[in-house]
Amino acid sequence: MTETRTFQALQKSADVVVLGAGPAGLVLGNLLVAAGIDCVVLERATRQHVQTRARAGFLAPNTVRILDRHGLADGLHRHGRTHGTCEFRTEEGSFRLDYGALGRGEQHTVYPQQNLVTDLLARYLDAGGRIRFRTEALAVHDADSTRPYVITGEPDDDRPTRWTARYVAGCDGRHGAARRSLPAATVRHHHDHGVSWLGLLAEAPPSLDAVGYAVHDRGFAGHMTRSPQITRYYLQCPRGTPADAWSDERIWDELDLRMRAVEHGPLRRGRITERGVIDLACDVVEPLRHGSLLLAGDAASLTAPAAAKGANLAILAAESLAGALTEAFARGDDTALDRYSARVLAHIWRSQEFTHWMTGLLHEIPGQEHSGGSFFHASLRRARLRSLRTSRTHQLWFAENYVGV
Ligand code: RFL
Repeated sequence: MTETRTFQALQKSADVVVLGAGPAGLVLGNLLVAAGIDCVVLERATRQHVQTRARAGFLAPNTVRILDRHGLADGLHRHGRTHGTCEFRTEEGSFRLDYGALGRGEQHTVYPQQNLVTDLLARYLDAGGRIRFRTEALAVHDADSTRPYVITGEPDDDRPTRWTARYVAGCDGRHGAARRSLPAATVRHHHDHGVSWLGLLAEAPPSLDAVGYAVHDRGFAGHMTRSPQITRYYLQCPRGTPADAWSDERIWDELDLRMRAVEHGPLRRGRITERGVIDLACDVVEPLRHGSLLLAGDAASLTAPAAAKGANLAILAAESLAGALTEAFARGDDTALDRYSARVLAHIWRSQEFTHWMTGLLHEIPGQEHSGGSFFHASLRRARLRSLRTSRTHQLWFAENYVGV
């Protein structure tokens, strides 16, 4: 006998339902609560998970200014460290770019994303913000109306919940419910760089006092400080490589080789605590507003991590969206929300352009191996690196784009 059980959905509401408790959702939640707007954040994962998920670390000066403006930067000022140098290692030697001393003299602040998320969450809860963990948004409905709703699975109840809102903010990343709920005709620009990285976190002090970019015939290798005890490394690997394919020893040997340890000194080794494969791809959804559904962060645009733009764009979009929503509630019209998409897309495309340039600088472009393409592209890359090493104008351009969003 088959049993059919129909459940009545639980009914809940908020003026703004925010999907996702990453940097975008939590900055937005904080700003909405500060503006006195009723909102709730719905997060699929547990609090423990979002507070320990290691990802970004390099915050742009504009991001720090945004967080400062809203009193959300205490932790990063207390524990973050400023950083303004990168070092390129190539077959022609190495050169350093003190980008923090060029142009406007702006630097990154290194502060692990999980620490920022922990700070943002604490502030949000202190201010009385509502959040539901272990609550997965399944879909956004009626986004073309003024009463959109989100259906969620409830952690401790068989029945789904229907969250009705005036607006839904999709800050639930690339694979979230907001993207899945977009109208079929939505434009999604997608580009696959064709390159993959093994992303590693090592329990090892940094090996150089700079971001390290190694351009090598065997593939790219990168070194990024996270804290005095933790370093992030990237190692280009063939597409389809499983994350556990290489032993720790093979990884360190390969990093030594590509970072040219013989010439520049060995890397400080340690236990590899996290590894994952990242296929370098990017995409942009246009527009970012679909009626009452608005996208921000990775849900709006995914950038390859080559130029560390993702978290910075997420925070920029969240501030812009908070301002537009505040104005919409205050004036009772959507004019500010109409402008949100174009304003944020301009920043997204500029970051995409620089990330694309940076990805081309650091890698062999796959698919160019036939008909001499590989040699041609390798030579272009060398010329580009030489120009970056010697041309002040090129360095100024790099500095402005590298720290900017
Ligand atoms: P997040 O951080 O992915 O948060 C989305 C949240 O939504 C939840 N979620 C759902 N919740 C409810 N219902 C659903 N259906 C849901 N689906 C998902 C998820 O659990 C999650 O909590 O997106 P947000 O807020 O847009 O922030 C984007 C940034 O996290 C991302 O762009 C950066 O981490 C990218 N990135 C970097 N960005 C930088 O600016 N600087 C860096 O140095 C930098 N390094 C990196 C990075 C990304 C990396 N990965 C992930 C490839 C290094 C790495 C390795």
